[in-house]
Amino acid sequence: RAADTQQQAQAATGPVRLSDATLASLPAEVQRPAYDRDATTVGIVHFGPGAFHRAHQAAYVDDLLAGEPDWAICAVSLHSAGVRDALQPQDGLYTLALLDEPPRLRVVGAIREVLCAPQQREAVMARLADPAVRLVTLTITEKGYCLSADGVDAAHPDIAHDLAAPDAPVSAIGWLVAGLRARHAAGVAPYTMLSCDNLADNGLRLRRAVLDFARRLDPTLAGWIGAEASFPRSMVDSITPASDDALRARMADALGVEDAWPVQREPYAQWVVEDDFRAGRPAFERAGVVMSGDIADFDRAKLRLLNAPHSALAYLGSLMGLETVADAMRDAALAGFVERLMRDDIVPTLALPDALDADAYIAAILERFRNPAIAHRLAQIAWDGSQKVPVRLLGTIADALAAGRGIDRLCLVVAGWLRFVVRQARAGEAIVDPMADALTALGRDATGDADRDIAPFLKLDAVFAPLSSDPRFVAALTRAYAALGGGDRAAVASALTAA
Ligand code: CS2
Repeated sequence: RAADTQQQAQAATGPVRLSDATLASLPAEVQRPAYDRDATTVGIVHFGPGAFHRAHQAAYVDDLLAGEPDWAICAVSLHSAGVRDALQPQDGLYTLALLDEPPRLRVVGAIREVLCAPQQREAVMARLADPAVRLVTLTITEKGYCLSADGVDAAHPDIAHDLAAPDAPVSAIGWLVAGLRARHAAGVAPYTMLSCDNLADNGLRLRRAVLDFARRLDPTLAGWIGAEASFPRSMVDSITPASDDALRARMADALGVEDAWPVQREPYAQWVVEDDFRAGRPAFERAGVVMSGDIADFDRAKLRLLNAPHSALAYLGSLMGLETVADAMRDAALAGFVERLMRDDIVPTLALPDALDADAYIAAILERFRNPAIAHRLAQIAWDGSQKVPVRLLGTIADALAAGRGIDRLCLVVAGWLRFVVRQARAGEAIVDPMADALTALGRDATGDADRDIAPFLKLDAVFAPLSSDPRFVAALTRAYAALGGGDRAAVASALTAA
């Protein structure tokens, strides 16, 4: 009868949601915040609270709040209101499913406030200006930085907008500098800015972008930021498939209440952070973060040995008609190719940190890719190729060329991306990429003939310069594109076996 009444109440008001009020009713095996949430205060502003942030950094912070209650997170979306609208009625709570067999569930409480920047400008500015906020973290994906080779891309529409209207920013860089300007004017020390995106030297690149932007507005401000603020580099790692309806349904079943936006990830997570926080920091190491003086080697090892093979599986696997990373790893030709790529082409370009044994690292990554408990769609990884391919592959190719080593296998992956673009464009399927218009046009014009198709792609300077002027690269890429034939399963499989 009580259940009947509850059902009637639900029918009238909608399902019971996860929230502070319903936290106590969750099944005992669901881990939940081990601290008094009301005693925590916001010390971190985070831009880009997508699944990755909520599955990774926010879970680390959640582990710290019991001892350090003044580092809770204010999560700010730069574009859409989706995260705020999902999490606000839940008091910022959401479920993280760790994809073991069976999955382990935890409710994360680290996010105390969720804002949507275009709709809540003043609230975002107030947080950025608040002296209690000493750290701003970012997961805005590669394209969110609007980078040029050595600063910020002033021709990018969002950056051009923000330079013209610095008090009404739309870009992450514009927001960071608006907040710093307010602090400078008020005599408040700058916050530390911590990029958690998959970019080589992410902190250095963020620093250059922020300083370049600030300099264009006010050189004094730029001088102050350059002297006072720090931009630690970080390496983040945890495989986080996008949330879907199946996850929502499973969580509702397991929790007995509804969570509008749960997230999921593999159990493994790593976070290596350069220890350069001039404005103070939480004791991250207590939550298992590796704090280090120099993280460049970790950074490159992860981007080159995990993300590049991921992209290889995504493009070549998609051409072969496969759906997920685990499916791709079950294809012997593709899995064998990726392992050769890692051992024979990528490892020789790396200076591995002492703490990292190449064989063990590779074996662990391949095992993670094979994880049958995770359905990580290749399409998710294939997005934003124009941003990912340079960071993940072209640096390795440049290093291999400089050392006089072969680049054929590496070029097969780049050619896989181009074939993928051509296939999508010709089929009228969407290409999710900030350069989608240019890529779609090139893809539609492609004839399938390698000698004709490669040259127009190589004119995409933002992707291919300066490698495009190296005849060895052009020749190897052309050969690889030709080897992929029509880009169908049989052609790809035989190219992989031969490589
Ligand atoms: C993936 C990454 O989507 C992608 O491009 O390669 O998100 C990858 O899963 C993470 O970097 C793993 O740490």
